[in-house]
Amino acid sequence: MSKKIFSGVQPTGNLHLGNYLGAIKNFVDLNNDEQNECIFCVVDLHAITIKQDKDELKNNIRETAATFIASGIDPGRSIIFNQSKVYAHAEGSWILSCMAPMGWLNRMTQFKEKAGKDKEKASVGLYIYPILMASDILLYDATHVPVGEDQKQHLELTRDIAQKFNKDFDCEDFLKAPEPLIKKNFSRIMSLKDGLKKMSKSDPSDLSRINLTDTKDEIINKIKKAKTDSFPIPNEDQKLKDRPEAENLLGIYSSILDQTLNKTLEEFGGKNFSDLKSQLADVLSSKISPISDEIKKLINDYEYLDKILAEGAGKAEEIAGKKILEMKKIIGF
Ligand code: AQP
Repeated sequence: MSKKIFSGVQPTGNLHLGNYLGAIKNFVDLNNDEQNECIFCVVDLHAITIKQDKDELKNNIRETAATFIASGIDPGRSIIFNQSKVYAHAEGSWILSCMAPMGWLNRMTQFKEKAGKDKEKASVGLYIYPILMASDILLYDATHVPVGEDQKQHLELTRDIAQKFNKDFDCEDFLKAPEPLIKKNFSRIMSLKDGLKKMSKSDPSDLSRINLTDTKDEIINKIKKAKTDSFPIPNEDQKLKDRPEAENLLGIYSSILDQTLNKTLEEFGGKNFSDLKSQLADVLSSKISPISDEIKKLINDYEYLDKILAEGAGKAEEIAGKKILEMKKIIGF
């Protein structure tokens, strides 16, 4: 069955292994299936929910596009563009924010995590971030949205918003409720320094994550320093309970090789972490270094990247511009 795919990544720098295994690797598989229509967006409007440096933002937009292409997304087959180029995203977001009840947004755990203790100082944009995300997806009639597990709640909200809009305006099936595409296993990659914390771009410790631009030596060093525990690697997955760091490293190894955790446990059960770490560093270097080299090559080719983004924006505008006009008509504008 053909799928309409939409997903986005924020251009907030330090794209990491969690972004790759949780999202971008799936984008590539979906892009490679000729039946799919794929749109991959550099969600720069989302990025400014937290203060950004102007020049860094500009670089990060290009770097995120370069990462998509370096990872294997073909701009000839999939649309790649940055969100701020297509006005319908912001307009749709305003319309949907007038439909979505505050109570629904109050339940969003990501806002609570990102706003931290000082909720009063967080931007209103950060609070309504999931509505902009709903607008992004619904404007393209996306049927499937590949995301990491941390975005599952936002996807459910998108579905609820679509259904409420259709009901409020008596326009059955106008906004299409999308299905999340979340990997069944290891859909949340954790920090290398704390197995209970998500691997994240904004973690102040660079040792907590493998960046997609890391060199071989940096990868080897980070894996060597990754936190583990003092027990040997078990033979069965039940014995990984309460061992988050062990589970994470074994999960990363399984995920990058597309193999089951049981297969990995067969390989390493009874061994020490030094064995796993040395193999993991090798596998990661062989998979990530070619992407890293390609990003570094592409990132200096402003002309090429800007052309891809501009062409993508033109195609995205055609789809989203039409949908927003229909949406406004339905409302009464
Ligand atoms: N640790 C992760 N494991 C699996 N998937 C992840 N994703 C992010 N972190 C992990 C997925 O990557 C896609 C793009 O994410 P994003 O850049 O739009 O935003 P994010 O989730 O806020 O990323 P970070 O790294 O956690 O950034 P900061 O530190 O700024 O908060 C999404 O599909 C996400 O699920």
